[in-house]
Amino acid sequence: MNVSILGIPMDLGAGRRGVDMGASALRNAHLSRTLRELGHTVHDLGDVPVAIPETMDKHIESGLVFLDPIVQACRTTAERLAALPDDVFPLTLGGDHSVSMGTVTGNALRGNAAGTRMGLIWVDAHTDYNTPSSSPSGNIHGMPVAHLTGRGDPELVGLGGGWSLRPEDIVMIGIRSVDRFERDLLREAGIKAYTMKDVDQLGITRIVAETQERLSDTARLHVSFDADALDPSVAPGVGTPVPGGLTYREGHLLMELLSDSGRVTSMDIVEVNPVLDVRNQTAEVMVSMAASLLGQRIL
Ligand code: EXY
Ligand code: MN
Ligand code: MN
Ligand code: MN
Repeated sequence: MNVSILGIPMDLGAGRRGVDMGASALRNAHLSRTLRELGHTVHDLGDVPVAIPETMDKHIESGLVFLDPIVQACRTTAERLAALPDDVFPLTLGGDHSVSMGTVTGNALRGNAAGTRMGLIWVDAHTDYNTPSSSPSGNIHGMPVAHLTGRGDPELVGLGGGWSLRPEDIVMIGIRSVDRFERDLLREAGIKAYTMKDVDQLGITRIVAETQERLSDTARLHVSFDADALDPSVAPGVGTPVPGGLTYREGHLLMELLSDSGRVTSMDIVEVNPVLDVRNQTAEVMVSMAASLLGQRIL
C-alpha cells in the first residue's frame, strides 16, 4: 500500500499543552521504518502549519477556546487530504483530537468515492460529542464528532462545505467517560457506542463483527484512534487519562480484525502527549497499533 503520513502538531483543542509534540514522538518511534518493513511504500508529507498558543491571546469565542486557529488548521488538513489520490492510505498524526474534523472531512471528500458514505470508527475513552453549549470545558477536542455530524459552531460544521457524517455511520469503541449533557446528545443522535462494559461483556471479536454489519452500507472506513482509549498503564502519555481502558491485546485485536476486513482506507493517531509520557512508551504503542491495522501479524 502507499501510505502517506501527515502531521498536525496542534494542542489548541486540549486543556493541557504537549500533544502538539505527538506527531514528532510517533516519527521518533520509527513509524515510517515500521511500515516500510511491512512492505508499504511510505511518504512523509511533513506537517500542516498550526498556530503556536503562546503567540496568541487565549481567546474564547462563543464558548470555544482557540476557535479561529483550529478552523484554519483543520481546513488546511482537509484540503491536503482531499487532494491525495485514491490509492493512498493517509495516516494522520495529531495533535489533539480536534484535528479529526479536518482528517475525517478530507478523507470523506477524497478520490472517486468523494462525498459517498464513509464509516467512522472512533476508538476513544471519550465520545467527544459535546457542542459549544454542552461542553463543560470549552476545549474543542471534546467536540469533534458533534461537529462532524453537523451540530455546533457554524465554521467548524462548515469545514465539509455541506458534507457531514451520518450518525448511523459512526461506531465508538472503548468509551468510559461521557459528560452529562453529552450523553443526552449522543442518545438523541442515535450513535452506537461500545463502552468498556460492552468490551468486557462481548469482547472485541463480537464488537468488530457487529460494527462491520452496522457499517456495511458505507463505501470505506476511517479509524480515529485516541491513545487514551488504551488503559493508562499501556498508554500513560495522554492528557485526559481514564482508568479501565483497552488492554494492549484488545487494542491490537481490534486493529488486526479491522485490518482483516480490508475496508479501512485511512487512520488518525491522536492525543499522544510526550510531556506526560514515560520514555516514549505511548508513541511506541501507537506505532504498533498502526502496524497491526496495516497488516502486521504475529505469524
Ligand atoms: N468531555 C470532556 C470535555 O469535553 O472537556 C473531556 C474531553 C476529552 C477529549 C479527549 C481527547 O478525547
Ligand atoms: Mn492548549
Ligand atoms: Mn478523543
Ligand atoms: Mn479521549
